[in-house]
Amino acid sequence: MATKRFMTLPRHILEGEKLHPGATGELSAILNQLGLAAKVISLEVNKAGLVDILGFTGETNYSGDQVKKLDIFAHEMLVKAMDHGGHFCVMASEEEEDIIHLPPHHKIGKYVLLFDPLDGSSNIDANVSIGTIFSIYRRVSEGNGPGTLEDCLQPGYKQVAAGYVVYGSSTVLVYTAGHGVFGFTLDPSFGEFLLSHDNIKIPKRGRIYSINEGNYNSWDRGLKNYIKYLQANKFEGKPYQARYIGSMVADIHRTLLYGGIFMYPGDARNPKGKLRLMYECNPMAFIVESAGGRATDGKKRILEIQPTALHQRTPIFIGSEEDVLLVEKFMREAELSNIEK
Ligand code: P6P
Repeated sequence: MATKRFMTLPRHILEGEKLHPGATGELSAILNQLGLAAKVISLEVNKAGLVDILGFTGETNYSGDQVKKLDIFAHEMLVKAMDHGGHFCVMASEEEEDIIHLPPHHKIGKYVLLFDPLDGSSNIDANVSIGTIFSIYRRVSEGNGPGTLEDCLQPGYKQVAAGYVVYGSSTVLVYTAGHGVFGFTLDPSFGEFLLSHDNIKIPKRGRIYSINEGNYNSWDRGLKNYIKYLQANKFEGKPYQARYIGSMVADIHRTLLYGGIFMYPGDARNPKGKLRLMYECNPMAFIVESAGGRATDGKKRILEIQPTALHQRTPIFIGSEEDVLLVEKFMREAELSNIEK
């Protein structure tokens, strides 16, 4: 690998390609194009307070979330940036109910792109970090024609690459192609993503737990027992810390770098929780596992869930391996004691 100084995203991807003879260079082109889209979205996000693209469009998307103008901008930007490179046979966006076919005269490729264009958008007006999440699969449907829903409903372990962009105090793009996790920080002075987090490894255990405690009363008993255990104990001689930003990309980015656990459980009201399997949980699970962490629905690896619907939700417990294993233990023991009663 060349010297790390001024290791730009395109150079890093190219270097990574040399390490994997099978690489066709197509994945590199896709990741570079996603980096370009991220720069444009970052510009809009960072000036959102100055121009009239804050606030709601007055519409709601199919899942009932109120839609912010930046959501739409990010969605349209990603579709425009990715639909003409000849890399994809089909796309799907968290902002669109159905799969997205390429324009008729465009070359059809062998990859599939799923993305959440602007996750955490309820935080936009408060200038809280938000993010873009993407997930790339190979097509599985026969032929060279337009891709199908089957191409989009693959289990997460079939991802060939995944990543996110967090638009915060700086804009950071984190991606994995299954051989390590790498973070790049955008230098706005010359518009390049520079390698800033080389080969990220999540700590085996951490001191931070991240969950919306406003839902405490609807949690399972095992989860309540786990949280009480954390609050009554220490990690490396210091009390546990609760941190919850309410923007998954930001909460996961912190968990990846500092260790600990992020949880969005199911509960009595919403057994499948809130977060989407295909657009949020699978890409984040691929990244965190590639960094040495763990991601489950409380029992099963997120990446092994066989999807049945494009926008299905799943509970998620993700982060440092020992922390996720411990919450699973608390929930399993509570379940067993319920059965024994
Ligand atoms: P709650 C943002 O709206 C989001 O989709 C994720 O980014 C975030 O983790 C979650 O919802 C927050 O949900 O119910 O805690 O506000």
